[in-house]
Amino acid sequence: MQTVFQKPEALTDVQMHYCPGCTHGIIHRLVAEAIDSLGIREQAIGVASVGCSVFAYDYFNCDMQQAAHGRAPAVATGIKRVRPDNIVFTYQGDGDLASIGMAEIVHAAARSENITVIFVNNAIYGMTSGQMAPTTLLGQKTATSPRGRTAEEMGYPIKMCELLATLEGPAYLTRVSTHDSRHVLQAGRAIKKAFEMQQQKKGFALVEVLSTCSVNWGMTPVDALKWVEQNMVPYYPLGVYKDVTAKEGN
Ligand SMILES: Cc1ncc(C[n+]2csc(CCOP(=O)(O)OP(=O)(O)O)c2C)c(N)n1
Repeated sequence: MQTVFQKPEALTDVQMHYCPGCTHGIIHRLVAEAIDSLGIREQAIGVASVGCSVFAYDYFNCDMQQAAHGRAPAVATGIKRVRPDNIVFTYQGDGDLASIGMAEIVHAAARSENITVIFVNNAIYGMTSGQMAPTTLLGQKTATSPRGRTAEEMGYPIKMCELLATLEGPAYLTRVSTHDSRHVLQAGRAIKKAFEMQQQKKGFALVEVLSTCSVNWGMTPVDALKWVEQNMVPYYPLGVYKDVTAKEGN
């Protein structure tokens, strides 16, 4: 019988712990599919961060290293510099990357470290049960903004792709989403391209993936996907923010 669908080799058989409706599992699969299709599983080294994806080291079937909260780009920098022939990626949430890890990501991008960053933006601190993140939308209710985020009190949500696009360093910056199957397929293509950029030694590549946290948002999984489309996408426009290969006509 012909196999039409199977688990990517780059995922282990360990059952994931993610909540119903969470899109971390989908994004794990997209990363694993990209690794499989490029044939780089033996070369790949992932850096797991701290957040709901803290157990990523159990789920990816490649070498993995755990970093302290926010420090994954610094750890990935070290690994890539001593092992330049390996393909090194980080997998980070928005609390991890855009709050405590802001300095690490900005400097890794400015240095154009030849690493691939998977940035999962679910607009909240998921693992610690729903506090406001730097990416929480204005008006969004969280455990620490129970009446909704206001610009006056809490400032504006940070748009990481736009911010990093002001730097000379990055080679590839793109924002994709997981709110329906068409966008999931697009996200997969972007993640694969971000790994290819590293293979071609182009420098720093980051894929921001808009994601859900239905449990901490207090929504059903279906409503959470609609919320991404109706609320996150307008504030965080999808698209390519930087692509040095486009200039080269590749
Ligand atoms: C140095 C340090 N500070 C704070 C924490 C607590 N902490 C663990 S996970 C987390 C937030 C994670 O949120 P995010 O990165 O958005 O990922 P998500 O869980 O939503 O996927 C925080 C603040 C920690 N583990 N270490």
